[in-house]
Amino acid sequence: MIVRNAKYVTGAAEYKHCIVSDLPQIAVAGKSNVGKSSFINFLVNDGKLARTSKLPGRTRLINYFLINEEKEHEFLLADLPGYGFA
Ligand SMILES: Nc1nc2c(ncn2[C@@H]2O[C@H](COP(=O)(O)OP(=O)(O)O)[C@@H](O)[C@H]2O)c(=O)[nH]1
Ligand SMILES: [Mg+2]
Repeated sequence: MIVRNAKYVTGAAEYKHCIVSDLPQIAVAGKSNVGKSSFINFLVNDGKLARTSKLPGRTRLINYFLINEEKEHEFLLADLPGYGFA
């Protein structure tokens, strides 16, 4: 996967705020604090794009990141809230 650029788009607290788009969407799901946000930062080569935390249950929104905006292989990454704590 080549990541040419990546940017934060929005955070969705409710289903109706989720992004409806023709772009492919890849969601990262998993238990709270297992490294989902760190994994996204690794994928996009940006240590600070997705907020990471030592405390579990910090992400309460579905955070969307647009990868390769206006370039080939444009897609969305969704960082899902973890389960198991909050
Ligand atoms: N040892 C270790 N810690 C990690 C790794 N990935 C993430 N962490 C740490 O685990 C904590 C939770 O990471 P985070 O990405 O916020 O998890 P999320 O809740 O699944 O998004 C943070 O303190 C990270 O620095 C890893 O591969 N190894
Ligand atoms: Mg997270």
